[in-house]
Amino acid sequence: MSQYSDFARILDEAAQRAQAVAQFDPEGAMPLAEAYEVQRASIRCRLARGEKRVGIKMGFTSRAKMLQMGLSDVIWGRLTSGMLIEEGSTVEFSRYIHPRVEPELAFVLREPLCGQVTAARALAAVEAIAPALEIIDSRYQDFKFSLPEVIADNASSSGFVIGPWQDPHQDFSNLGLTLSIDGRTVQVGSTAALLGHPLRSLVAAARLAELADEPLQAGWIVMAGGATPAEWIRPGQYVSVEMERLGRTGFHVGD
Ligand code: OOG
Ligand code: MG
Repeated sequence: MSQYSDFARILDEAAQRAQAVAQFDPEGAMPLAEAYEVQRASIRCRLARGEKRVGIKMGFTSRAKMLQMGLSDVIWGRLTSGMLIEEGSTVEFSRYIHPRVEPELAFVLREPLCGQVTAARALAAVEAIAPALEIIDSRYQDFKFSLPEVIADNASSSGFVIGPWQDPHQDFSNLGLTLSIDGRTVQVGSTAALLGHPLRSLVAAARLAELADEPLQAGWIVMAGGATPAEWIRPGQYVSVEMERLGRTGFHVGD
């Protein structure tokens, strides 16, 4: 138990200080269940500072992301209120170590969801969907990690921006999307990159939430995962995502 809390504290402090730490398990020997216990303990540090749990993020739900990071298992992390970034606002670059951004689709739930569910059941639990951006900022040096390490580090989660909420009762299985920096398109993709349909990411979230004994709650946000490779961000930039039919959102990077 105490080893979990040691790793958890080191990762939490690395995030707070925006200072990278050395990998602790580069060979990936730690069982994944233990890595999730480290993650749980590190999130407990945030909750103890007054942050609230607001949802869950899925990782490596697209081939683009798996290839970019060299890992192939779907992972998840816990979202807290301290990670939410108002759309159109400016985030301080100095809060981060080596931040990257990726375009995602977000769900907000109208009712709890947990366990083995069909896509239809998952959809029935969705209040709305939105174009979104995730800022990931691995706490490990050079953004390099093994699977248990990235799980322990809350799947690199650092911030998220949610665009306009839209009716989920439309076909969002294959919506074109672009990620732009200072108005220049840097990544092009589709929501179909997310396990073939973003709802499959929500189905996976419900299953994993049951394993962790933390059912998805009404009002929670579920980030479905990066649909394209992530891009580095730098001070002074304006970052935005545009999704076919769903609209756009973005944020500024300060100094
Ligand atoms: C791990 C987090 C993966 C996604 O959307 O696939 C992730 C990372 O790439 O550092 O957030
Ligand atoms: Mg992501």
